[in-house]
Amino acid sequence: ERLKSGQVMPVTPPPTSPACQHRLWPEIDKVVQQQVAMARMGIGECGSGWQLFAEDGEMKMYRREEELDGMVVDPLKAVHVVKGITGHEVCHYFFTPQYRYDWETTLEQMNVLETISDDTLMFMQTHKRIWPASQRDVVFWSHIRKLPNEKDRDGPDIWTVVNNSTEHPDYPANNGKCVRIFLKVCLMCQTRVDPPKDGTPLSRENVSCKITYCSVVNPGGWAPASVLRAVYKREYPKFLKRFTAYIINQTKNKPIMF
Ligand code: 18C
Repeated sequence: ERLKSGQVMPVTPPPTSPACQHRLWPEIDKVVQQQVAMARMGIGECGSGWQLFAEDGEMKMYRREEELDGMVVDPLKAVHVVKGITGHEVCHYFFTPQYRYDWETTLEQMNVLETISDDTLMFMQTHKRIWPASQRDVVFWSHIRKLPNEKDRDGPDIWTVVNNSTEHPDYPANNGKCVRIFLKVCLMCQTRVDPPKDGTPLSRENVSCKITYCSVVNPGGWAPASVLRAVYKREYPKFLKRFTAYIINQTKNKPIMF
């Protein structure tokens, strides 16, 4: 249907995903729209007070110090530009369970609890324990989506993966040795193409990916603030560097997936 004059194109496309039949669909669609809108906001916008805490080449990581009921829940926003890979590839390796043990260094165990549809899964993960805190686990849905490229309608699509904590009746929180954490994560990827001037075919040299990664993790129970902040300062840069190096390595001899 065509937009009438004065109407604005929605940020995300209408719900054409097969997951739209599922009980969680209204929540999934709402959270994806919110997270993408937040990821699109620049670091300087809305007087948001982001402070840079890690930098390495093109990679920049910002956080806002926040506490909730005495627990550190600092929002994180990272931006990176990586040559030779596309946004679709980054989101594919982030979303697909079979690759997760290859790049996720804090992971102890991952299970897919439910396949909601091709683009929406429910996961249960346990993560490595950090002394002196209890071990953590998490249950979340994960949704991958292609977004319209509003700035350049002929340009490559924008891709996103949103992970959001949820509940599962068979896996109640804080039932065993683990404390349940709660997370909201948004990975958003924009592909840039710089075609060769001499008309030679496009290669990986001509593509790069702007990655925006936003997360808020609530540790769910007691964890010393200083240990927690030290852990994420070390672990987030490690994650983004290792994950992007992994994708470069996985895709180097494969056709470019736009
Ligand atoms: O987004 C990422 N991964 C996705 C796929 O797995 C998904 C899951 C995210 C889980 C993030 C929370 C993991 C907490 C695990 C505890 C830390 C273990 C450290 C082990 C060191 C040997 O979205 C990429 C995620 C990158 C994770 C970076 C670490 C973030 C730490 C946040 C602190 C969490 C509270 C821990 C409580 C104990 C602290 C003393």
